Amino acid sequence: MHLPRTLAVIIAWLCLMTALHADTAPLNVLARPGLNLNGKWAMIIDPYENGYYDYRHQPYDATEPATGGYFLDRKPANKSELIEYDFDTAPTLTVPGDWNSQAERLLYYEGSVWYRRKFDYTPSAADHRLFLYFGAVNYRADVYLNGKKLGTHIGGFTPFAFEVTGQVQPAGNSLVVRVDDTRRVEAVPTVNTDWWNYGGLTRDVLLVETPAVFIRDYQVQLKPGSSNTIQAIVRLDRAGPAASAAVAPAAPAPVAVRVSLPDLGLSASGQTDADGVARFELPAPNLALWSPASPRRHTVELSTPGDRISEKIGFRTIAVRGADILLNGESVFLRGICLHEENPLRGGRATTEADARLLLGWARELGCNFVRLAHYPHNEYMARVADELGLMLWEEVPVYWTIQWENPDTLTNAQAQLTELIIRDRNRASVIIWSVANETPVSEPRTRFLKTLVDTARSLDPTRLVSAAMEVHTDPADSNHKIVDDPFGQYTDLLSFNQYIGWYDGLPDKLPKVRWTLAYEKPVVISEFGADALQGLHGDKLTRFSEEYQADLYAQTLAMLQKIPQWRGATPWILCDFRSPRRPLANVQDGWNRKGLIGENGTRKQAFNILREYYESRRFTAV
Ligand code: GCB
Repeated sequence: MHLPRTLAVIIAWLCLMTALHADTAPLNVLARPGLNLNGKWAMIIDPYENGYYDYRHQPYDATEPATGGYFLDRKPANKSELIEYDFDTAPTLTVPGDWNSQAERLLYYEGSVWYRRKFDYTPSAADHRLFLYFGAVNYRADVYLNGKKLGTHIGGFTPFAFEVTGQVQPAGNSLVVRVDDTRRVEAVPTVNTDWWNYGGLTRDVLLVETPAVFIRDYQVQLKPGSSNTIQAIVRLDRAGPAASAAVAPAAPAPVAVRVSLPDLGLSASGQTDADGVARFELPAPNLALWSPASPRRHTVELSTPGDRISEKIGFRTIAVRGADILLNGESVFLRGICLHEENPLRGGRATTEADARLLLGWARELGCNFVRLAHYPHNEYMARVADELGLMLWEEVPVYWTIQWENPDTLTNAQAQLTELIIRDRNRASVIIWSVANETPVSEPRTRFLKTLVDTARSLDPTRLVSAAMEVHTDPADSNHKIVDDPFGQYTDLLSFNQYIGWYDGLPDKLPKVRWTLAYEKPVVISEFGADALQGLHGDKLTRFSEEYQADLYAQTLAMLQKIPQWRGATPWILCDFRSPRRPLANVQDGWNRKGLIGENGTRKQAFNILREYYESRRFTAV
C-alpha cells in the first residue's frame, strides 16, 4: 500500500529536482533597475529539517500544492489552527552575511536555516522580465517565491538566478530560502578544509528587471594574440518564461547590436546569429593597456533596440614564454599575497565593496601587484575593486585536498562552479589566472579530473593562464632535496606549489640547505609559504608562534627562493589571520589560523614589514 505512494513521491521529487535548477546569473546586475533585497531577513534555525520534510521524511516540496513546509510562510487562519512556525515573530539575520558571525549560538552551527523576506515591487517598464539574483549562498539553496519552488542551487561561492517574470505581485511577496551548509564528502569542497564553513545568504540578493530581450552575457577583451584589436562577443537572452524544452523555438529574427567605447572613439554595429550571439572586432591602434602601474579602464557601452548596458573594462595581455610571465608583452614578477574572504576586524565573511577595499588596500600597502583569492570564488566586488586599484588576481575553485575524484557528480559540480566564476569575471582585467585546485594528492583519477577542469577553463576563456597550487615531495635519500614533478604540471601554464619548509617541515634553519628539482621549465609562482604567529607574542627566532619566528621564516624563505632561476612570484600564506575550526590551541590559536601578516585586530606583525621591504626592492625587477 505504502510503496507505490512512496515511489510516486520519489519520482515526482526527482522530476522536480532535475527541472528546477538555477540559471547562470546575467552579468552586471547592479547596473540594472530592480529591488535590492539585502537587509533584515526573518530566520528559523532548522537542524532537523522539519520545515523541509514531513514526519515520514518526504520532502514537502515534492508535491504540488504542498501540504506543509516552512516555504508556504503560513499564518493560522483562526485562533485554533495549529502552525508551529511564524516568520513574522522569528529573529532576523542581516543579508548579505554569514549566520555564524551574527549570533553566538550560530558560531559552530552547520545545517539548515530558513530565511524569509517580504517585498513589494512595481516594475519600471511594461514589457519587462524579472530575475531573482543571488550573489552566493553557502552551500545549498532551495528557493521559493509565494509558496512555489523556483529551484535549487548547489555550490557556496558563485552567483545564480531564477526567472520570476509574471510571478511577482505588486505587494506582499514572500521570498523564502532554505540554506543548508552541511558538509558532505561528495561535495566541493568536501568535509575537510582549513577554513570556517560560513553558512547563509552570504552575498547580495537582488530582484533584477530587464527588457524582454536583453544582454545577458558578454566578453569584451583583446582579441587573442593581439594588443590593439578589441573583440566583443555579446549574448542576448530572448527566451521568455514560457519557453519550454518540449517546444522547438522558431529560428529567432536577428537583433541589431551596437558596441561602443566612447573615450576611444570606437564603435561597431552588427546582428545576432541564430544563437542570439553577435561578434565584433574593433581595431584600437592607440589603446592604453591596463597594468598595475596604470590601471586604465575604458567605458564599454553595449546596446540593442531595447536594452543598454555599460561598464568599465581594462584591456591587457597575459602570457607565458619559457620561465617568464608576460604582462602586455613584458616580463613581470608577481609580488603577491593570499587572502581568504574574511574581514578579521568585524569577523565573518567579507561581503561588501567596503570589505574589498579594506583587504585589497592592505595588500597594496604591502607592496603587492598580485593577490591569490584562496580557496574559492570571492565576491564580485573583489575583482571589480582590483580592476580599479591595479591588482592582478588568481581566482580559484574549492577543489581542495581530497575530494571524490571518481564521482561524476562531484566533477559536474566542480565544473559548474568554475563555469559560473569564469562567466562572472572574464571581463575583469585584474584576473590573470584561473586556479582549478589546491594541494590535491597525485593519482591518475585526480589528474584526469583536474585536466577536465583545465579544458573547461580554456574553452570558456582562452585569454588567461590556468594553474593550481600543487605539492612538493622530498627525496627519500635527502630531506633537503625537494622535488616538484606532479604529472598535472604538464597541463598548467605556471608551476605553482605550496611549501612549508621551516614550519611543517623542520625549522627555518633548514631553508638555506634546500635544493630543488623542478620537472617543468615553466614560471614558478610559489602559491603558499608561511608560519603561525600570534600578534604581540614575542620570543626568539626558534619560539613557535612568536612574531620573531614568523619574521625569520619569511626572511630565510625569500633568500631561498631567490636561488630558483625560474622563480617569478609568490603568494605567501596569508594576509590576515582567519578563523579555522582546525586550530584549537588555547591562548594562541583559539580557533584562528595565525599565519596572517596582520592579526585579528588589524595590527601588522613583524613579518609584514619583512615582506613589504622585499617587495619594495622587487618593484622594478622582473627576474
Ligand atoms: C595549506 C593550505 C591552506 C592552509 C595552510 C595552513 O597548505 O592550502 O588552506 O590554511 O596550508 O595554514 O596549514
